[in-house]
Amino acid sequence: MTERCHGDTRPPAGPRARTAIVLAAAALLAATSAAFLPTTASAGTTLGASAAEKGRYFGTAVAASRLSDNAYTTILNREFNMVTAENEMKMNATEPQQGRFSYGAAEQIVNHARSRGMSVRGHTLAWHSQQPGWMESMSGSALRQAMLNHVTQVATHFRGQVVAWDVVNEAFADGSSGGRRDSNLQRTGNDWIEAAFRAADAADPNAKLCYNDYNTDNWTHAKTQGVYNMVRDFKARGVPIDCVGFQSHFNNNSPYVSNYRTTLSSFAALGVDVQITELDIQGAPANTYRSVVEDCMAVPRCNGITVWGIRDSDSWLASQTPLLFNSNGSKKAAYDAVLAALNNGPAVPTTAPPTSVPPTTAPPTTAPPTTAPPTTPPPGGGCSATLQDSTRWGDRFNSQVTVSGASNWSVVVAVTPPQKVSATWNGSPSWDGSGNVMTMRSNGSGNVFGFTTMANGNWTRPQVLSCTAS
Ligand code: G2I
Repeated sequence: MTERCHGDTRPPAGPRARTAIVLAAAALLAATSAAFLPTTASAGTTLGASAAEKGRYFGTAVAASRLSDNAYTTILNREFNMVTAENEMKMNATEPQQGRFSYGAAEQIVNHARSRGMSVRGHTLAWHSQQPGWMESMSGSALRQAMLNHVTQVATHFRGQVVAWDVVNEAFADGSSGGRRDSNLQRTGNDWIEAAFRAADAADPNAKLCYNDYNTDNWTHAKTQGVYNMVRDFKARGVPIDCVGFQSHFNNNSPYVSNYRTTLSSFAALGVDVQITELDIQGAPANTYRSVVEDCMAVPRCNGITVWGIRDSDSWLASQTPLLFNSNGSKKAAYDAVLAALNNGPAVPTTAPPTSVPPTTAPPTTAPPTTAPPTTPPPGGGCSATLQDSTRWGDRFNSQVTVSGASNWSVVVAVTPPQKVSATWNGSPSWDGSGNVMTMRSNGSGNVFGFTTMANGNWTRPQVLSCTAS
């Protein structure tokens, strides 16, 4: 979360300064995290839990209108730990009239997600499509100003609630040019994309800022190379970009290709995170879904996958049946393939030196978690729970709680603000009003549950407050 220089629009530090920062950060990481890299296959039972155990997320697009559908929310709440609003954060939804912002539907999604420990990807701040009517008819400096104001207002409104923004969506042309798509925004000047990133950075310095596009999966395609060159240029000039989203809508005309992994790793080598942001595959072949997940898992900076809908009937391409659940909510073969690939894949390495500028904020003032001794809570009603530190990354850490003395248990865990739990597995969580106290109930997955805590600068170990048998 804090990888970028907060609010810092200066060019990056010179080579010497940068080397010193990187070495210091690498030493800190090595000293605190070397012991925790899981190397064996795990047995997570949901997409989100299995991804979180590996330091990644598994998300889905959500439509606010479907949140009243119980079958839909049952799968959403069980399987996913990241949510993207399918349409509700687009420009036409959030600023339907100039200067009048409307966040109701977006907030419904954000609140649903965050109250259940899921994170939110923001989609999208600036796009040639889905503009409100008033913006579609604008041009020149008035449009540039209106776009920047939109970016500023929306990113400010959701500051602290959105972990990553698709700042700019789909700005490159299809075909062989490798250049920008013509649009009213492009006609305001070629620097509109970096202007949008700088505005988003100023409004929400802690969010990851992403460029997102489709048909950028094939490494040999001109469009892929065009985006790559832009990102390389942005990194070289200190434009605040943290991540690149690959929509990855695969179909018979635009199929999955085996150089996809090369694409992901080549972008990652520029010093950005890469994420698969809108995955769907015509016909949902299990083997292709497996390959996509394996490709992401093979790239340490591929830190999350989002599918573009839950059931086939929720898809913008319903007739292609491209998703992981069929229309009655049953898991398809592709689901099993994805889950297995998540469980069999490697965790994000914790000891690799960062490839981009590390935090400029003060280092943590509290001691980082260590493995021993585990926290033993005061005896509760017939059970006890011990918390152990697990994998630690640059911005978050996992904890594992082992319960003994009961099979139907309820364990209360507290994190220290501004920490936030971003994912859980092998239990049913609920939250107090502050969101800092989690009650985890057994859900038949055994006596060991886990969770991911976003540190937000504070590395205090979470506390087990009680264990109650029921
Ligand atoms: O087109 C697929 C995706 C490509 N990448 C960017 C994404 O933002 C995009 O999502 C789709 C949504 O899945 C659709 O749901 O974006 C479309 C609009 O560009 C969305 O379609 C719109 C329809 O155009 C509207 O008529 C409809 O009112 O969905 C709206 C809500 O159902």
